[in-house]
Amino acid sequence: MRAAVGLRNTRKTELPSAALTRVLLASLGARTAPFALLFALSGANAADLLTAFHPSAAKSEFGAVSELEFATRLAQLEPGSLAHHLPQAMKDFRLTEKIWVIGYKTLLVDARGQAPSENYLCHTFFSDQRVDQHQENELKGIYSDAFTPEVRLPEGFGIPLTPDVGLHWMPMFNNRGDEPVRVAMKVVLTVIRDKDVRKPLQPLYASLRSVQVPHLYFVPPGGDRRKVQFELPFNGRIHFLGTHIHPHGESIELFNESRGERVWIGKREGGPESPMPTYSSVAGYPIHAGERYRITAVYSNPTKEPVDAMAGLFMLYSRE
Ligand SMILES: [Cu+2]
Repeated sequence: MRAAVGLRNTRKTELPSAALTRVLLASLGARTAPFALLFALSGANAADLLTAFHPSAAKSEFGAVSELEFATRLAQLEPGSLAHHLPQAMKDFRLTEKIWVIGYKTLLVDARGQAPSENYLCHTFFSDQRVDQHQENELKGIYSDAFTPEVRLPEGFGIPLTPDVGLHWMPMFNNRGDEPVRVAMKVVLTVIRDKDVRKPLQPLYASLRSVQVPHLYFVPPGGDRRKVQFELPFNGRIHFLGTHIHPHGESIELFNESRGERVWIGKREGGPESPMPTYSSVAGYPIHAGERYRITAVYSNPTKEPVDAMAGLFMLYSRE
């Protein structure tokens, strides 16, 4: 299959051989051929150009909505790999025109092109910088995780991205099982192209706050509660909050200490791996420079072993 030609083994965590890759891709069959091609295209290391816009089924009164798609190749996840960012799965992108990102969706597929039964997505970032351990950075970007696999911004807001900024996509995987697995991650970015804007969109900026740096920690049998305090150094409004959490996480709360009030709490209502809610508001929550905030994450661990954990909030806000 020609689509497999561009695949190369550069790291030991990658697929065992190019020949096997070809067999796997051939086994994807005609139905998933466009997706197989996406894997092959993702083999390039230089910044890929994001130009293949296609119309979206989503509607907005702020302009015609388009979609951009990209994906990793099939990647091998070793058993027990947590918060794993495969270097060869990260990608750099450039735009050739200004866009407004209004939504982001990630999905995983196995070698047969099917959604895997287990959950292998840790979290992903698509942004104008590499998200590292610095919590103070302001980003232009968007995120997803296993329990918030899709984000849609409140109507009238967008994340402006322009051709002059380098864009970075970091997909992060978990494999809590005992067997290696091969999966690929696919993204659908929902955007309004600047040339299609009918009514002005309001720009949103992003900040990621984790209760713990480094982000990965372990919760002992029983449970765990940890918190982080910080200041937001500007005036503005929070319009979107999404949690990053792992199985057995119960809640993540944002609390305004200066005003003594809860901004929002994301609570898990189903089982230990059920989806998490998000906060999304056109009016938003007003923030004033210098106010103190606190994020509290609660885990309960009914097992007899420590469980892996991450806990943070992805915040999107407008500035005044
Ligand atoms: Cu994670």
